[in-house]
Amino acid sequence: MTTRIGIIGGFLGAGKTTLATRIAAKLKAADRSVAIITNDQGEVLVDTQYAKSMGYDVEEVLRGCFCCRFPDFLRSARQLARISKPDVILAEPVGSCTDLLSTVVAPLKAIYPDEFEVAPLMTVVDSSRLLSDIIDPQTPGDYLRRHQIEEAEVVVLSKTDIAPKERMPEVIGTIEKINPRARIVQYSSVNGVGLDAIVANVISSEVSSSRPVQIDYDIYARAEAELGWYNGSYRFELRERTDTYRLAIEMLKAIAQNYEAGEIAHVKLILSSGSNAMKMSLVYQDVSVDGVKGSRYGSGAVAMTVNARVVSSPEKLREVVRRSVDSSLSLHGLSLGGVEDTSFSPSRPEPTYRMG
Ligand SMILES: Nc1nc2c(ncn2[C@@H]2O[C@H](COP(=O)(O)OP(=O)(O)OP(=O)(O)O)[C@@H](O)[C@H]2O)c(=O)[nH]1
Ligand SMILES: [Mg+2]
Repeated sequence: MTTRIGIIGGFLGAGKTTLATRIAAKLKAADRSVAIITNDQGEVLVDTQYAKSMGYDVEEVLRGCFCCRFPDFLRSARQLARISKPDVILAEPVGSCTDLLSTVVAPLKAIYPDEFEVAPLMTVVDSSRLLSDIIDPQTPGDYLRRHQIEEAEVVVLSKTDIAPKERMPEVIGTIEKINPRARIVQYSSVNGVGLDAIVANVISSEVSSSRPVQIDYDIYARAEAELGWYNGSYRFELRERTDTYRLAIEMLKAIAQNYEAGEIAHVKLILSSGSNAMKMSLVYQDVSVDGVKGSRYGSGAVAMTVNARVVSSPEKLREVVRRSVDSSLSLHGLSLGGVEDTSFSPSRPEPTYRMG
C-alpha cells in the first residue's frame, strides 16, 4: 500500500506549521489519520513541540533540509507509515529550502513509487509581505522566495485576513506572472477561508506532475548564508503567578528592537511551566500569540525553546536573543537557570538527489 505525502513548502514564517495543524485537525474530524514530519537545520524545534502538543504523531528531520537529508526523510516517512499508518503524511521542509521538485518529489516518484505517492507541491506565500519581498529578484533572498513560487503546483496565499484587500488583485497578479500554471488558493488560518480547497488537494488522488524548475545553486546558497539561525533551550524558575504571557511578548519585542522589520524572517518560542504553556511568533515586527494552554499566569519551573531565523550574523543573533531573554526575566524579578543553544548560518545545500 502506498502512503500519500503532502509537502508544505514556503518561506520562513509564511504559515506552514499552522497550515499543517489546520489540515490535520480537519482530517482528524473526518476520521482520517495524519502524521507530520518537521524539519530544521538545527535541533530542538518549536514546530515539533507545537504539533506534538496537539496530539499528532511527529517525526523530525534534523541538521539539514529534506533534500540534503533525504535518507533521514525517507526513514522518518517509513517509520510513520509503519507505526502510525496515516492516510496522509504532511511534510514541512525548512523555510529556506527550495528545488523540492527535483530533490524530494522526483526521487520519491522515481525510486519509491510502491511506497509513496506525492500530492501536488504546495508553497505557502505570506500575502501580507509578498509585495515588498519579491520586488528585486537580484537579491538572493528574493530569488529564493521567487523560486519557491515558480516550482509550486499549488500556491497557498496565507494571511489574507491581514493583507490589505485592495492589494490582493496585485498580489495574485504577481504570482500568476511568476508561475502561470500554479493553482492559487487564498487562505487564512484565522477565518478558515480556503482550507477546504487545500485539504482537497492533500487528499485527492492527483499526484505531483510538474517538472523541476531550473535554479542557480550559487544564488540559492547565498540566500541561505545571509540568515542567522538560532535554536536555544532555556530553563528558569517563576515566582508565584508570574505573567508568562507578558513575559514572552516582552522577550520577542526586545529581540525585534535589534533588527529592521524585513530582516526578521521568523522568531518563535514555546514556553511551558507546570501550570501553563504558550506559543508565540515574531514575523517582521509583529508578535502573534499562537496558543495558550491554561492561564496567562504560571509558577514553578519553566522550559522554553526559542528558534530564530533572522538576516544577521549568527553571533549577533545569539547575543541578541540571550540578552533579550535575560533583560525580560529581570523585569519580572526572575533570573536564568540555564541555557543550551547553538547559532550558525546554513551551509550550502548539497542535495542527496537532483533529478531533472
Ligand atoms: N493572521 C494570520 N496569521 C497567520 C496565518 N497563518 C500563519 N499565521 C501566523 O504566522 C506565524 C508563523 O506561522 P508558522 O505556521 O509558524 O510559519 P512557518 O511557515 O511554519 O514558519 P517556519 O517553520 O519558521 O518556517 C504564526 O504567528 C502564525 O500564527 C494566517 O493565515 N493569518
Ligand atoms: Mg514551521
